[in-house]
Amino acid sequence: MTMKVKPHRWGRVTKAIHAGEETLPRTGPLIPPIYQNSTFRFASSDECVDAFSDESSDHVYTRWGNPTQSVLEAKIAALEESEAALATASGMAAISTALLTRLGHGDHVVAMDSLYSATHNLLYEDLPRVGIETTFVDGTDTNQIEQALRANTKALYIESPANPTLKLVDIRACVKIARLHGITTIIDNTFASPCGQQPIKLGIDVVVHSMTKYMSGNGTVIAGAIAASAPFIESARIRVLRNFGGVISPFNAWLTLHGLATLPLRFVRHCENAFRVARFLESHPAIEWVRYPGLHSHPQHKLAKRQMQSFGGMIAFELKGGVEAGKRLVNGTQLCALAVSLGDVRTLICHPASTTHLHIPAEARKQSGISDGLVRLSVGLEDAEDIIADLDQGLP
Ligand code: LCS
Repeated sequence: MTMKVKPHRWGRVTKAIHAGEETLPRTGPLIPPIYQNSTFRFASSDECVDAFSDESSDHVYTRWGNPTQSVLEAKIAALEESEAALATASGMAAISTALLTRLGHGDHVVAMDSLYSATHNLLYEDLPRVGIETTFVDGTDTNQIEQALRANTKALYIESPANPTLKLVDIRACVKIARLHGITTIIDNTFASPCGQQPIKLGIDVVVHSMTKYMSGNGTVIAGAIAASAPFIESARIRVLRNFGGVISPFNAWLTLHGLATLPLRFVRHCENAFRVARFLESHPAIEWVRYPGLHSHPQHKLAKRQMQSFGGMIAFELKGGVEAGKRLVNGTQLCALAVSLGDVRTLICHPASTTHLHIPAEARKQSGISDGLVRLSVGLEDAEDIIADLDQGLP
């Protein structure tokens, strides 16, 4: 079921368009069709028995895998340069599947404290209910990571750049610590996408993605992915995903395939636009500070240059004037849409303190790096001048 993807000599743009499609017949549909079906038919009982073996690449039932999903998985693996990949129903399905593949009752995780909120909740509230404990540390301080390790630590979980703080973690340093202690490294690469950062090449064991974001790119699907070694993916697929059930639908796999084909080209534009917007914001008197890994002013800019290939489309900035200033800006923009999610062709703006994090006490919010005037911008593919003009008219 899990196919080892042969390394491609193609460049990234070619891979995004063609990888995974080698198995399609040379005569017939040019683009991979949607196998919009739940089950597959066999000609004989012998054929059926063969298909049930774990080594078989035949499809039996869509919760176990589907041909449209297989093409998508080969494309993801080609882009992440991993041995194999698994597509899932959502980013959270990818994260929970990756964690449950490695961890069981009595195991311990070290995770950074700046994480996407649902990932934090999963580690903080849900996994302890099944006997998996997490210690949260400041991921920018590798000493804290080492000090948090226990005899039962099985995984180091990081997110870089982190949502929404844009904090980075030194990936190579984490890999070094983890290898010394025989711990599996898992990174959420959603903000960078495989075009901005290739963690497997830096020594990371398991990469997870919310493909809802840059990978699909058009705001049409909820989807996730895991990229890792073939044995890890096999185990994730058979031991976890098959029974927990967070599988991607054939239609969402197909939509994501179309999104992935243009990811490298979209990502170049996201990066160019974000750099221009970040420079504009940095020069604006109503703004206290701007965090964009590509700016010299990012406290970890040197690290960004060492481990990232490009810096993506996500910007965080702090408005002077706190909550009220944040509300005024998101109410005032017209082109930049007030919406959660990110990585869309459209520019999305979000002020956590007055929306997604409204009910979290100010002190707790601050602790996770979400200050009152923090605004997160997912810079889209529009003309940069238009995005800047929209922000300019919304700012005091
Ligand atoms: N990882 C990161 C870094 C994310 O930003 C998200 C979703 C997820 C995982 C979960 O992915 P999903 O299951 O939604 O596909 N981030 C969101 C956000 O910042 N606003 O809305 C969703």
